[in-house]
Amino acid sequence: ADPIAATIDPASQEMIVRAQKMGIDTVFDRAVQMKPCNIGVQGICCKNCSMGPCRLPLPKGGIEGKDTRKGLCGATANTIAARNFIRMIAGGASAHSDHGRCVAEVFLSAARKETDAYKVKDINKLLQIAPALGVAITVEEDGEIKDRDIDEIALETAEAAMNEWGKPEGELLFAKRAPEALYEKWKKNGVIPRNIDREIVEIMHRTHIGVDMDYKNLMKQGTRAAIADGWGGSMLATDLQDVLFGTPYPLQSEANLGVMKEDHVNIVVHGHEPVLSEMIVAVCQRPEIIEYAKSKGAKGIQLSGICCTANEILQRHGIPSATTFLGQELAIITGACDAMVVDIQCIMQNIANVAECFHTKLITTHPIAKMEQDSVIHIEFDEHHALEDAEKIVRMGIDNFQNRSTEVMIPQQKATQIAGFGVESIQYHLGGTFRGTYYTLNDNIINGRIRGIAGVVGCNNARTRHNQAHIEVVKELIKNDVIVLTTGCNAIACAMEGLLTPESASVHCGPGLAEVCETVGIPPVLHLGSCVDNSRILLAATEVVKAGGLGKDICDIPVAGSAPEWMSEKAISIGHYFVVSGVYTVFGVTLPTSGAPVFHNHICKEYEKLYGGMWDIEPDPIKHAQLMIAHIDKKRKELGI
Ligand code: BF8
Repeated sequence: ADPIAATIDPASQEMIVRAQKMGIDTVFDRAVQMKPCNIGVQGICCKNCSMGPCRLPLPKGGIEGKDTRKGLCGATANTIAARNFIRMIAGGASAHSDHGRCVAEVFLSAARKETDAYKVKDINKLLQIAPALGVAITVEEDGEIKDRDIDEIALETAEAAMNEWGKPEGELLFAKRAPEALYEKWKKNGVIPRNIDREIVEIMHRTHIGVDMDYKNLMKQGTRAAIADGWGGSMLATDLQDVLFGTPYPLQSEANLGVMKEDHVNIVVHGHEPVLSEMIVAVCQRPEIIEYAKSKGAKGIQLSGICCTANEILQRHGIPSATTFLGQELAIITGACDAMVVDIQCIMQNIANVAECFHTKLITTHPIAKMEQDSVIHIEFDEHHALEDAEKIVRMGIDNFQNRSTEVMIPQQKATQIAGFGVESIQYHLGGTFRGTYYTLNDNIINGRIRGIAGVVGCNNARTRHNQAHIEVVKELIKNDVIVLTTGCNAIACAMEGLLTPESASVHCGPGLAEVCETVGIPPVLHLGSCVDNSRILLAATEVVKAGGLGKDICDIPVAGSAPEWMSEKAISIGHYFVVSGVYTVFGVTLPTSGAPVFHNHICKEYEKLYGGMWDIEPDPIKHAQLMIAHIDKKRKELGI
């Protein structure tokens, strides 16, 4: 691969060149060597039974007259594309929700006092979510209202949370946290989730050969599962993580490969669940562990993160982010990575091969995520002996410091970032002194200093130049006075580019947004965390609705969503729950719907009538941002502002 064409980031370019000199292939090389299947890309390959795969390519020049394409069973292109699409939602929703379940299980153990490692850290957050899960926080005794015992509330909340995955009746409790108008819309369309697991299982059933053959009905189930993700599994993951590890507040840190230090033990955590990384952070801060590192000749321990684990430990502890999804191999290629510790999701199997070329110990920790390569060490992480497991892992990294074989080459690049935003801190910075809520934000939207709000999120995709679309979309938005809420790998990309600093406002923003950022002292791009923390964007949008003056529902406010470089199934689930929560959502790269124009039109055009939000696709970053701005302007006009 041509390093310049592969990525806009100089640090990554340097490491790609180094890999090539050493004869190590990376995802960037593989993307050049292997091209994607043209039919699969369009979403019209059905492999759900062994009579196929049935492939239904669009005829050259498009379809004239009736679309007669069908698979062996008669499935149309629309049916096939819809089945594939909602299976992606099932994949994504299951990943987020299973992550949430793990956190809920740890919370339950903590509430039962079965573990010393985890405790309720944020009582306010617990008291905030308990009522939403049907748990009373006060009790009436002798005619007086009294606070209930925190331990009791924690236990009942943990049990109520666990129930959300598999309760036999009722509906997803957090659906009621949405604005009332949105909840009523879901009710009318019959898409309120029953429980999280059931909606995912039902997708697998409905997409089995010979079950649901109506793309609209298939999408209805996709919608239920997506809501169960955004307003269920992901939201529970975020909230319970806050309860256990603390709600993030703004803090300063750094990003890019330059955060690694040659004279320190470098431990890189990669994956998603903070259940593991929180313990690693705690162990790395212990004086005796730092002494141990020094005894091995290192100056200390430098912890850094990749992917959403990076975001989790950045938001709560200011641990620097090493790189995004596409940079995971490159962190090892520095030759300075003494241990890479991974748990679940977005981990490339090839890091095992890359680690074999260096001294790096690659450690898997989750029972559901192992690797076939013999060089990989598996240390199963268990909440009942979490600190012991974490210590074993950290010591392994420290012991490995002396085994560095290849010359160390850490790129110089790193940028300062202010991260750690959330629903609460946005209220702190952009609320009203007396009126609470999101008064100042709404006021600035109404007076036009802020044109609108964008949620820009999601992955990297090796089919497009690393980080380019992320940065161009975000810059175009803030240039046009649109404030950006970011999560996932977009957040890390923006951090690497220096966009997560208040100072960047005067350089990159339009005059209105720059003025607000300078007055309040915030960056124009607010880092809200990991991909499960997209639920924070949903709740922030709900707060905007509640603060008044901008309509009654999320679809009324001038807001748009974007995933410029998406690649994972999780991104499709996120995109869809944004759409059905009323957000116009644009994806970059491609959408696996292009081979079924009628189905594509359904989720792009007809969905607006059903939910107020709809899908769109635009690979060109500037046009992509302009589509979002046009939607924001349309909403402003409808509001008469
Ligand atoms: O959940 S943005 S590449 S890291 S999937 Fe993965 Fe995509 Fe990054 Fe986190 Ni989200």
